Amino acid sequence: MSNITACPLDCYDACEILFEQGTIKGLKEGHTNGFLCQHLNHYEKHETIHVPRYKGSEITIDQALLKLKEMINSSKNDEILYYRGTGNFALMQEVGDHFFSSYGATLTDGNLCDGAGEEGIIQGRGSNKNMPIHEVAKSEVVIFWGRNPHVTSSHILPLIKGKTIIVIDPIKTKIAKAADLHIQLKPHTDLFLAMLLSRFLHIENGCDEEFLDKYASGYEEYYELTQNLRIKATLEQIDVSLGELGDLLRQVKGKRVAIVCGVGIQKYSDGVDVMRAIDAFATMLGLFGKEGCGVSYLGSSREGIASPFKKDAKKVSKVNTDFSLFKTVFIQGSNPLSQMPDSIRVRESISKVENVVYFGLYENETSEIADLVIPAKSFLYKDDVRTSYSHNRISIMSKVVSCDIGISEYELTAYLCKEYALPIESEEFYLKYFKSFAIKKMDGLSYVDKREEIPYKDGFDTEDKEFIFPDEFNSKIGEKDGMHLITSKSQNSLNTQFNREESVYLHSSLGFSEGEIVTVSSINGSVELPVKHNDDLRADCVLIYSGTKGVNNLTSSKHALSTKSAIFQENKVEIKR
Ligand SMILES: Nc1nc2c(c(=O)[nH]1)N[C@H]1C(S)=C(S)[C@@H](COP(=O)(O)OP(=O)(O)OC[C@H]3O[C@@H](n4cnc5c(=O)[nH]c(N)nc54)[C@H](O)[C@@H]3O)O[C@H]1N2
Ligand SMILES: Nc1nc2c(c(=O)[nH]1)N[C@H]1C(S)=C(S)[C@@H](COP(=O)(O)OP(=O)(O)OC[C@H]3O[C@@H](n4cnc5c(=O)[nH]c(N)nc54)[C@H](O)[C@@H]3O)O[C@H]1N2
Ligand code: SF4
Ligand SMILES: [Mo]
Repeated sequence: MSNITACPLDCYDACEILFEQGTIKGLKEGHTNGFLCQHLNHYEKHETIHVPRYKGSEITIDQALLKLKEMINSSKNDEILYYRGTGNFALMQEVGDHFFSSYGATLTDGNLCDGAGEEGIIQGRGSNKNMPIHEVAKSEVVIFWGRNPHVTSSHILPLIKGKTIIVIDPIKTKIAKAADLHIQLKPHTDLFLAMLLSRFLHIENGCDEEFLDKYASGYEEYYELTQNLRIKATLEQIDVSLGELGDLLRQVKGKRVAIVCGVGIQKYSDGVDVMRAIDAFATMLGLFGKEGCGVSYLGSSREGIASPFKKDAKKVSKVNTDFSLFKTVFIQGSNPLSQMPDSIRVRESISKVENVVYFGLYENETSEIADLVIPAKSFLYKDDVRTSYSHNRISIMSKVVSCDIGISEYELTAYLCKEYALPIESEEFYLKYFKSFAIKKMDGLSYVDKREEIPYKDGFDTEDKEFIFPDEFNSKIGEKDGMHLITSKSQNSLNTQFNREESVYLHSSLGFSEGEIVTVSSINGSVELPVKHNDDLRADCVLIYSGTKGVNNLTSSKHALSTKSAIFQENKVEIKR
């Protein structure tokens, strides 16, 4: 047993941990910089599930495994669904795919998180290779575009000290307050802002023509496309001034610029196009393949690591899953009753399932309705390996304490494979396999071997190595009446893990009192919540954090256009007393 592990959570930073005398501390070396966030600082204060349950009665782990087997036996292969979320982001979480795929069950595809943005990036560049935070550290200007680093990715903050900071966000976030320029645009208008920026950059001769001629020769046509926008009317609609546009361009021209995007920009039906338009602006600036330049979004944490697990299976989308088609649904590392869009539909659909199994750490909406609850082992009690979606480190997660509570993903899967005579390698085999993707660099730390620090050095991953600019956009501004729902991440919870928010946040000028209970409604449903004031919001925005009970009564389970990704901020909402 070693005393070094890493935070397992679905978070950009993937911090490394020193476990000493029963306490969790951030490792001083490397990106963790000796500090963790409040989730890990108070990790062990959150009560976990200790004992398995079947239909409300406590049972032993052995009985739980037998029950699970009975459920599987009572269902045909194609009546079994394996639904895995991202409660723990380490690589061994995927071992369950191996059993369920080998058995002939259904798995999920689709994406509740960054999928629309990723698709936009792939459409332009041919792949999604991320600018790691260590490269952001080498830039002169950082644009936080729909990213809230103090809350969701605080380990980037020490790396950007002294740089010019620009923030594009409808909320005056902490980073916006400290920024050199904050553009507090109307939500869901980033596509138009990005197009106008590209157009003015071209007008002002600020494009990197040498780069464009070589790697993005369609830029004149793209410039023409941007000319379809009426400047004055568009600026009014997106609530940005000409002065702000000019200010932004003045600060970025000829500089090493990192555009750090978050998921906030792409929780919309046209999220693919939004990200692609931002990427197009980065291309016009010539930001690819150069030190300290690029777009830092959510890369794939699995980039450069081929999975050792069997995964081929029939798949259904995790955005709009029709649970009622299945007899047995096995849910791991997820709380779909809260975190999938259109909660009312989800609850209704899952209520028709005969056997719902919840395999997780905490009690929540999903454990409450599950027939069989199986406690997982926390990361402190099991071996694993993890990677990140915002940097290239690979971290060994050693088991730092022995504990009888719960069962690990490997143990549970190995049991099932044995019972059904399906092949599986030893735990050591997989751990060794994952570790084989690591190389030690000059700083003595381990990185994923096949990941590039500066991707796209020799052009893009498209057929002719050139960036593919969009040739049409179908988005319109402000089609529907109502207020904008912003549903972003809270400081206090990691989606539904830890301390969940319980309020709706509104601008005080709207006239609602603090503590007053209001009904927030959309075409999909409604939720009653007490009001808290927040004058960092625009008056046309309603903020309900991810993890707040009932927030997804308001959201739609439609897919984004051209990819199976969720659109949590598409529906407009109304507030009533
Ligand atoms: N503390 C904490 N950290 C987390 C998480 C958590 O729940 N809590 N969740 C983790 C996960 S799963 C993820 S995916 C990441 C996501 O982390 P981020 O990418 O930072 O995502 P969000 O908080 O959803 O949104 C970021 C910002 O987008 C802004 N925004 C919303 N709509 C728009 C818009 O239309 N345009 C623009 N320009 N900005 C907009 C919001 O105001 C917010 O400030 O965070 C991870 N880290
Ligand atoms: N309204 C709204 N909805 C959203 C979002 C939003 O911003 N707003 N964000 C979306 C995004 S970006 C994401 S990524 C999803 C996240 O959605 P989910 O993946 O469903 O995330 P959580 O709700 O945090 O549930 C994680 C669960 O994992 C379990 N868990 C933790 N560690 C382990 C472990 O080691 N093993 C096992 N077996 N279980 C474990 C915990 O018990 C917890 O219940 O939510 C999406 N839903
Ligand atoms: S910042 Fe992210 S990776 Fe680091 S301890 Fe907190 S949740 Fe874990
Ligand atoms: Mo996410």
